[in-house]
Amino acid sequence: MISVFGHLNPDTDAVTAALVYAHLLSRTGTPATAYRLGDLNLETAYVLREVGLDAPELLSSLAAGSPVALVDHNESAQSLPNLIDLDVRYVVDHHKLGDLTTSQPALLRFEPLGCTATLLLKLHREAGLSIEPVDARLMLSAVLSDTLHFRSPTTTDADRDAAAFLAPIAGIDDVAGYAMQMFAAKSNLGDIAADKLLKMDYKVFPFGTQTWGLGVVETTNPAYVFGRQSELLSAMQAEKAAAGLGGILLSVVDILNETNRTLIVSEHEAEVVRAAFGAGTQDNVADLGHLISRKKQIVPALEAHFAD
Ligand SMILES: [Mn+2]
Repeated sequence: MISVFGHLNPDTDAVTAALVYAHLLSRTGTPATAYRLGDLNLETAYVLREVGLDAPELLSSLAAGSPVALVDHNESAQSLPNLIDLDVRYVVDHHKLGDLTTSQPALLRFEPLGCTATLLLKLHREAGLSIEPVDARLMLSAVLSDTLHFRSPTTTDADRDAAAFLAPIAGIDDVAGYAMQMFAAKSNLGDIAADKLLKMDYKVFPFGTQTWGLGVVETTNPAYVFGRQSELLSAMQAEKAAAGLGGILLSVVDILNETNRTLIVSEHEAEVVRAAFGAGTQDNVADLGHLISRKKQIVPALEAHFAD
């Protein structure tokens, strides 16, 4: 049995891709089970509730040699802690290739698309498989989530085509309305603890000799997040110390206005974001303008900065 999972601090694409790819593998003769590597975020919980599915089981470790399929990630820092000891058989991803190694030949499928789900739709077509309504709903939700309903610069024509193809199978007439419901669910953060909010969409990256933590809060209500600025800065400072990070950023992305104001905890981060993005900084906030994609805009600029 192959264990299929997306990245730590999973988002909608990571969770739905695990479900859909485990189903695809099973339908094509390779028994597979979907897992998640962390709590569901509020948007993903909404999506699963709407489609009537339970969350995949939480996975925190696997025995060395266990066969796995990675979806929506490939870097060890974003995966199970002993990824190096696991038997990676499949990877389906739309991120840059990181430090992945495999113990035997593996099936690797990477494409520069806005979403893993768009790639999963291609795999169904290549395998001649019909799309079941539940899978269509999961994949459509992931496309809307990862591309912020086509606002993100990561969006490709293939993502738009995938959404248009999937919507009728999913039984969703009003795609824009459904996307807004998802974003509203994600933004309804209530009294979530600051450290949980920081980690909700959080990834760790090696830049040169440093490791940085990059969190993102995509929201239709940025004022709520900035209302909790001092708590969040404390949580960031604590995480930076606990994890021995070179730097930590928390980008607050206003989904509807497509802007990014990023919390910074010290002058070190301020210097880096000024140099890497030409961003203005004031107090503990950097104005990153319309740079709203961690994958396509934030990470590449930081990599280039630290490579100099
Ligand atoms: Mn993704």
